[in-house]
Amino acid sequence: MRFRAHLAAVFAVCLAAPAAAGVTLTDPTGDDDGPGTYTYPTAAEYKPGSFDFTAVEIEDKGDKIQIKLRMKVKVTDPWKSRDWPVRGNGFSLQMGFLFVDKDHKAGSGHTEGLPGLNIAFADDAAWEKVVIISPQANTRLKSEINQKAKSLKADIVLPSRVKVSGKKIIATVSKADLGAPAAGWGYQLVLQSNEGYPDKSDLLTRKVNESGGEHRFGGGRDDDCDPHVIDMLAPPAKGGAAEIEAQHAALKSYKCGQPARLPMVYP
Ligand SMILES: [Ca+2]
Ligand SMILES: [Ca+2]
Ligand SMILES: [Ca+2]
Repeated sequence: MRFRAHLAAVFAVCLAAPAAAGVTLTDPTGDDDGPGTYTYPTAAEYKPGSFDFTAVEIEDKGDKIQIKLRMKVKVTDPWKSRDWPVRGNGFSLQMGFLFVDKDHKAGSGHTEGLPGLNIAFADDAAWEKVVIISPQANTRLKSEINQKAKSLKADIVLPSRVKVSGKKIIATVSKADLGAPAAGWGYQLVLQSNEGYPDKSDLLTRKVNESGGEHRFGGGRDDDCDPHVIDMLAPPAKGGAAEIEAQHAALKSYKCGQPARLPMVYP
């Protein structure tokens, strides 16, 4: 009897322990339309589903952290980023931003997004670090950050490696740069498109205009007040249909001079 009680206690401990050293955040499909109205650029390279992510996995790998973006469709490299003058990462279209709130404390961290996204975070969901997952080589990213986001530079983490495998984009970052993922951390994954010829104030992000174009998203506004976000996480990040509505609502919640405020997910 005592043995069985002991076994039960062991099971209880096992169940209470966090599942491995990783976090999986799930996102619904069919929500690659920002606030519900955004449309893809019209050039053939932007295949349906290219900006629809289905999950983000964050895994502790010792002195490294692996961030895996699962996409709805196979990740392609139509512009041959591998062959760019400065060798890229083997994909072309997507650009991801993983914002991390480490303390969920009012007044701690950055509430502004990065230039070109036109987003903000609540005071108690301010971020300490953001990881940029881009097809561009780090030399280009660093130069863009120096020009356009210098005040945030210390908290922008660039992966040591980004690779593509089927429908996945896999980024590896140093734990020394990001920190060790802990219970209580909050996350927001913002999906955009890599723009090699960005506007002078945009950090390699693609614009959303009122009417789409060959290389412009449509269904937004031309005055740059609208959030330039195609897909994002919505709490509780389990992939339910209500999360589509929550995403649309969050991305509609802006006025000029008051960017859309995005939620963090605290798994
Ligand atoms: Ca999605
Ligand atoms: Ca914070
Ligand atoms: Ca979403």
